[in-house]
Amino acid sequence: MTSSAATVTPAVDAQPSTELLFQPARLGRYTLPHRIVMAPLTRSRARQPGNLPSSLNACYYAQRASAAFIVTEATQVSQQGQGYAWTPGIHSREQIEGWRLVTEAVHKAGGLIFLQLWHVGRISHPSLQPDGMLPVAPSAIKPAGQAFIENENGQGQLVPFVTPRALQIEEMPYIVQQYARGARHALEAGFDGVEIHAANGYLLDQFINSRTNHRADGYGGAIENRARLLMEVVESVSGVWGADRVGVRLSPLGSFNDMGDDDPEATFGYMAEKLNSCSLAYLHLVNPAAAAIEKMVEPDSAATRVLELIRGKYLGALILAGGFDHPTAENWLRREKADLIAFGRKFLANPDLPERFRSRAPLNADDPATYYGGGAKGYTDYPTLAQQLGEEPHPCVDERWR
Ligand code: 8OZ
Repeated sequence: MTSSAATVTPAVDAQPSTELLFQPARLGRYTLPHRIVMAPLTRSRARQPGNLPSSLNACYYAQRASAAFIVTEATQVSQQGQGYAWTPGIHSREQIEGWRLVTEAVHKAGGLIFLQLWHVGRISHPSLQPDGMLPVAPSAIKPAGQAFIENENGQGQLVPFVTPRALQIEEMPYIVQQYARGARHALEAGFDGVEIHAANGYLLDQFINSRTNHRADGYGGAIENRARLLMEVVESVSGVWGADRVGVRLSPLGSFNDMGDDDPEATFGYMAEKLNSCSLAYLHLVNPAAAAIEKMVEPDSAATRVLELIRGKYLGALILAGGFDHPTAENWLRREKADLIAFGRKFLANPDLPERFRSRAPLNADDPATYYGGGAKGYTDYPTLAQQLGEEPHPCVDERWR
């Protein structure tokens, strides 16, 4: 028999897999066909001006619709919430329309997609802020490192962070309202749910961790107070969506964006307990053991302890992200350390990741040079297995929306 695109299309295993990764899972209101989640990934490809999702972004997400569900890239809930050039927002009418292209394309391809709601807090720069104002934070503490902004020539540039302005207590309801508005807009844009980004050193995480929160009011000091803003955001966003379509992402022991906590077990144990009472769709953790998993060594005791603590206190669906490959993901599910596993860089480079895992096919390597900014290159041009075996790529960018 001669080979043709039709005959070499890889078989999507006729046999049901016995692997836990391929067992269905409950996620709030949804039943997912397997446990391979697409992790949120900042790609800095929103259309300018206006930080608008476009059909290029719709193409990228639709290509990855075979994920158990997709969590979008972090998406600012307000201009004040933006901290990097070219990230998309969910605060303008045009952004809602742009996201509608994405949700329609993903649904047409049979996928589920949650929007990640984001406010960066101090991880910003006046050039990204309304009227060139200072970024806001729980306390006026400058992060070490640099912000990624657009310079006068329209190019990306790293510039030192500035000292943020501490939010006044009178402003706190307006911060919560920014998330609630983002949640309403996400519903209008046709998403299936939302994830509240409370990880990686952004605003909500800055409140949670003791080293970035030196407040003496009801939002600082004791962990009950440091957790307050997230809990208010969870409540208001759940009021829009129903808690069973809301997830929360945390990064216990995280140091990215100059973060730290003086007693992470007390802090994140409390967060797990508190969130457990919210009937959320899921809790999503940036795995503190990611580096160890990647190096194939045993995680250190601090990471192991905080993960066990959270797993013991949070009884709903738990997603872990960071450092996993197919065998380590399966192993962690077998050891009941998580219910679902999220993949970032592997999904970025392999639009058909679940099928590749199922058929034990080799994976495309990801290209770090094209992670952020640019266009289709390194974004929508990673081939599927079928394409590697001869199938023509299907162009999916609607030129009207470029
Ligand atoms: C990498 C580059 C820019 C932003 C995160 C939203 O860490 C991000 C991010 C990651 O959650």
